[in-house]
Amino acid sequence: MQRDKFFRDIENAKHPNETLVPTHCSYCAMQCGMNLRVDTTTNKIIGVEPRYDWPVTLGKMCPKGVTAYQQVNHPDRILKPLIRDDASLKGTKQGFREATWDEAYDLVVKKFKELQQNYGKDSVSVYGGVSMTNEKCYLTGKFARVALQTRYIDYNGRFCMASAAGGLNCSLGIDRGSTVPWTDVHETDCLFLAGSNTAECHPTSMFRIWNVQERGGYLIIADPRETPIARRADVHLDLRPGTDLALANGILNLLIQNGHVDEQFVNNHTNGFEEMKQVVKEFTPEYTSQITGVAPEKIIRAAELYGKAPNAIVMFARGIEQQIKGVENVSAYINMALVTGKIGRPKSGVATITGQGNGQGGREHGQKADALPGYRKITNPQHVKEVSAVWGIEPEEMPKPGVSAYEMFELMEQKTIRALYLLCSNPAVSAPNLNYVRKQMKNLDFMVCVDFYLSESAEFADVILPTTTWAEDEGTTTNVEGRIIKINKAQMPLGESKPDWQIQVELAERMGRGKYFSHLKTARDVFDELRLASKGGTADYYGVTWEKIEKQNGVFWPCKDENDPGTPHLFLDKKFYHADGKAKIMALPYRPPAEEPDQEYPLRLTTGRVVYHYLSGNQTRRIQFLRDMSPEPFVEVHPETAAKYNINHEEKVRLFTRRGESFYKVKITEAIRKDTVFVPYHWGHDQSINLLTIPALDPTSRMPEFKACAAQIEKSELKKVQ
Ligand SMILES: Nc1nc2c(c(=O)[nH]1)N[C@H]1C(S)=C(S)[C@@H](COP(=O)(O)OP(=O)(O)OC[C@H]3O[C@@H](n4cnc5c(=O)[nH]c(N)nc54)[C@H](O)[C@@H]3O)O[C@H]1N2
Ligand SMILES: Nc1nc2c(c(=O)[nH]1)N[C@H]1C(S)=C(S)[C@@H](COP(=O)(O)OP(=O)(O)OC[C@H]3O[C@@H](n4cnc5c(=O)[nH]c(N)nc54)[C@H](O)[C@@H]3O)O[C@H]1N2
Ligand code: SF4
Ligand SMILES: [Mo]
Repeated sequence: MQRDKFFRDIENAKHPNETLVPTHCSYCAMQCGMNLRVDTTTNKIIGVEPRYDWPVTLGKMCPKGVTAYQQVNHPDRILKPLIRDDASLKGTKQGFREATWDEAYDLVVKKFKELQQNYGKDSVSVYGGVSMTNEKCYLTGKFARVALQTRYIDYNGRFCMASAAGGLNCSLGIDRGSTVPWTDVHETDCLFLAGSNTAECHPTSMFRIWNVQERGGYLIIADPRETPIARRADVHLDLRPGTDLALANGILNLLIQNGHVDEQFVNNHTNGFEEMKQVVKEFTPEYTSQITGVAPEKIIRAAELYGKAPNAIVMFARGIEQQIKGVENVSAYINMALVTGKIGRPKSGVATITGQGNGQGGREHGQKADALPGYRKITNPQHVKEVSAVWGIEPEEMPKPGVSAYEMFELMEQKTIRALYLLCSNPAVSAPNLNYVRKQMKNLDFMVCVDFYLSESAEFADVILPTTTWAEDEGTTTNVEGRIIKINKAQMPLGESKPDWQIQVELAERMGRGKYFSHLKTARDVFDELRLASKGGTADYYGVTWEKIEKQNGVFWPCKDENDPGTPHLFLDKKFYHADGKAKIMALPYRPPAEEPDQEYPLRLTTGRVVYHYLSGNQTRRIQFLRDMSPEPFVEVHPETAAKYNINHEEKVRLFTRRGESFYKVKITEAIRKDTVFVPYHWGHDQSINLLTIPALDPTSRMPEFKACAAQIEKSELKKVQ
């Protein structure tokens, strides 16, 4: 795959009053290479060009990426700190006045100190997100534990990557999303993709995926919907939402029966094969079909194609992970690679297709309730000792583990948590069971929101602190492959906005904790501390420098010292990261979703994304082109189901569950199962599908079951959705 000469010529034809700043997209974990175009007369970002020399995406970008630059100088940017001066307007955009940073900081520090004196350190909580660089994610963990001294910190990756992390750790002993670099993807012989709407969610992977078929390889998709990628698949396993564990067990049973087990690999490099074999043997194609709704022939064909392929990659995403058995689903699909030995060599392996821009790095350096930098555990005294030494605190001062993102709202209800420092997330749209979550945010004694736009969550805040967009600061992110890359600064911060890390340093100083933070004067200072704090951990960044990133087009972790080039392929030595060096084949009996359809709620509701919007939509709903392309949410309904309910295309219907209701335009499509409806979740207020979703959590990852609950539809009077 070479760059086209035509494109190279365009790239060289840059305007005289412009400089190009090489960087990466602000949105998903593909982190596509782009050049931001900066006008040298105004020093403002004016546009974007693809980076054909970026080896992962080779100049490809999606509709969000080509318009991402429009966020930076957007009229909706918050340019000064805002303080709420009318408490009765909490929960709306009104009732704020502009303030100076000093005034805002003073108020935040006064309130945090007051609450902590009266109710203990843990009454203040932090809720983060992974659209931030590694530097910011790392410092957010330190800010919570050292500046605020609270145990309650968690982040939006709990809704995103937690189950993948759980499954990968459990099976392989390490959570690096992909065991192979993306440059292997198009060279494999069979791609098995479960619960990934790749064409809409990671569009710039598609040229590699189509290339597998163009080279004569096969594409197998497990998804209840006929997504764009499923339409061209060799096998589309159109399963009922929430039944992946049965599907994976059915395929494993066939792989064993048909002689596709790599016995040498299983004997030398894994544990648990026999136990798994016992569990999957009842999963005949017929029995698997009964549970999943997938025709037995399709299951047989999928097992045959995967089993026979010389090289294969199993990939999965939120479709299988956002379930109460998300961790088990991940391990069940990894089992396919382990029994066939298709892992630990180039062009074969497993990958979770990480979601957010820094969904990988942001989960490695201590933003999670129980995690410390370098993927250390806060429950492990040795790990606590190592990180305390870098932070300059006594190990006894390290707070205990906290609770997961959704559980923080439960502690708000109990008044255990009374204040929230929210940054880089919009849970008033993205959390499940929103009627409950919004009530808890409203009832907080004090809430700070750090954002560059006034989000639906910021409407509940007492203080809003304006931060910079990704293009006004520098730092690193870790992409879908586990490759650490560099984000460059293309413009000075707009208005009075400041990068998150700087806000935290300044707040720490005012909290009287400056001695642990004041040495951090640049993002690079933070990165250098992160390197030390991760040294010797599983996610070891010690050997990564910004220069090495530049020179090598990114560095794959683990990277232990200056001479280590990093690790693009994991397990080439067949050593897994469990104590005995072996991978674990997990024996996983099937269990159904938390809420099965019944007479009252006979449909299955599943939720997800469209190509034009990103997550809670707080960024993409402000971009005119994206809004024009996708102005409002909709509910996908099969034609036969629509006929049964007597509802028409584009008619507005009432969709409801035991937790809430909303009104959506119907999109009649054969691309969805008859027993299932789908709604994208990128909209706020009464358009949010999360008013309806269930807060049932996976027992280990504490991830909510966004992908399956019971629902009902009815015709409604035309109600104008705001
Ligand atoms: N356009 C766009 N791209 C994005 C994002 C975005 O918001 N918009 N977000 C980014 C982020 S943070 C993430 S996490 C990723 C998400 O990327 P994906 O996981 O690919 O996206 P989703 O739409 O959440 O879900 C994927 C598919 O899972 C299917 N599914 C639903 N239930 C089940 C089930 O029970 N089993 C199986 N096998 N499949 C099921 C859905 O039909 C859907 O097609 O995308 C990233 N990229
Ligand atoms: N029903 C349903 N719900 C879901 C999902 C689903 O599939 N279905 N998916 C879940 C998933 S996978 C995810 S990842 C979550 C995401 O959910 P959220 O975390 O709520 O999503 P975002 O829209 O990314 O919110 C980020 C906010 O931070 C701001 N922001 C962006 N960059 C920065 C920064 O550098 N610093 C600061 N301080 N702010 C910044 C943005 O303007 C935005 O308001 O949603 C989850 N919710
Ligand atoms: S695929 Fe992801 S990273 Fe690439 S341009 Fe689109 S949103 Fe940005
Ligand atoms: Mo995500």
